[in-house]
Amino acid sequence: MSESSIIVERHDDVVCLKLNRPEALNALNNQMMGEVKDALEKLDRDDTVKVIVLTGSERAFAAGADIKEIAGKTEQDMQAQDFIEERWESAARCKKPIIAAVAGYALGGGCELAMMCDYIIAADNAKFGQPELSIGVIPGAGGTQRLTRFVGKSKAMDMTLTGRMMDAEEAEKSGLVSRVVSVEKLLEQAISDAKKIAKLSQASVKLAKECVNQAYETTMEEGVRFERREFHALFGTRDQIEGMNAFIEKRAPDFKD
Ligand code: DAK
Repeated sequence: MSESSIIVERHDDVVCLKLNRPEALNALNNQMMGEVKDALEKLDRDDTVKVIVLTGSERAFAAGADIKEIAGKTEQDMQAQDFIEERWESAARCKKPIIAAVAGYALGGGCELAMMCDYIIAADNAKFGQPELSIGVIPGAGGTQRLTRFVGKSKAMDMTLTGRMMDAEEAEKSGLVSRVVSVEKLLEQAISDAKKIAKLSQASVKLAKECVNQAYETTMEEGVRFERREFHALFGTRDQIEGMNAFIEKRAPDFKD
C-alpha cells in the first residue's frame, strides 16, 4: 500500500483528520476511504477524543470519488463491492460530533462526505456540487437524499441536473453550511468550535446529536417523544446536577462525563 492519504492531528481532546492527496484534489479512492473509516472507528472508541474535525486542503476538501479508479468498473463489480459502501458511510455512523471544515472544491462524493458530518463550516472559497451526471452517473453516496434535505428540492434538482456549483455564500443562505469564514481562519474556527463542544457534558452532546439526527428519520410526534425520553434520561447523570448547580452558584461547570 502506498503512503497514508490522511493526516491525523491531535489538539488536546479534539482530532483533526486531513484528507491528503493534493495531486488529485483529494479525490476519494478506496485506500483513502478505508483509512478514513479506520481512523473514525478508532477515534469513536477512544475516550480521550471528544470531537473530530474533517478537512482537506485550501484548494479542495475533495473533488469526488476517484474517477480514474472507478472508470473501468462493471455493474457486477459495483454490486459485488458492498464493502465500498461500508467505507463511505463511516462519517455518518460516527457517534462523536464531526465538523466538516470545507475549503475549495467539495464535489460529488466530496460534497456527500461533508454532508455526512454533523455540520459544515465553509471557507469563503468553497464550492459545492454534484457533477456526477456530467460523467454519466448519478450521486451514489447519499447526495440526492441529503442535499435535498439540506437545500430543498429546487436547488437540489438544479445542482444535480445541471451540475452547477454553489459558492459559499449561496451555500450558507441555503442552509447547506452553518457559517462562512475566511479560508485563513477555517481550521482555527472549526477547532475552536470543536473545543467548545469538547468542554460540554459528553452525555448531553451525544444525545443532542442523536435527537437532531432523529428529525431526519421520523415524524414530528415521534421525534418529540424521542427527545423527551433523552431529556429525562439526562437527569440520571452527575453532569446535569453539576451543570445546574454551577449556573445557580455562578461558576463554570466542571463536567466529568
Ligand atoms: N478523480 C480523479 N482525479 C481527479 C478528480 C477526481 N474526482 N478530480 C480532480 N482530479 C485530478 C485531475 O485529473 C488532475 O490530475 P492530473 O491530470 O494533474 O494527473 C488533478 O486532480 C487536478 O485537477 P484539474 O487539472 O482538473 O484541476 P482544475 O482546477 O482544472 O479543475 C475540478 C478542478 C475539480 C473542477 C476538476 O478537476 C473536476 O471537474 N474534477 C472532477 C469532479 C467530479 O466529477 N467529481 C465527481 C466524481 S463521481 C459511491 C460513493 C461515492 C460516489 C459514488 C458512489 N458508493 C458508495 C456506491 C461518488 C462519485 C463521485 O464523486
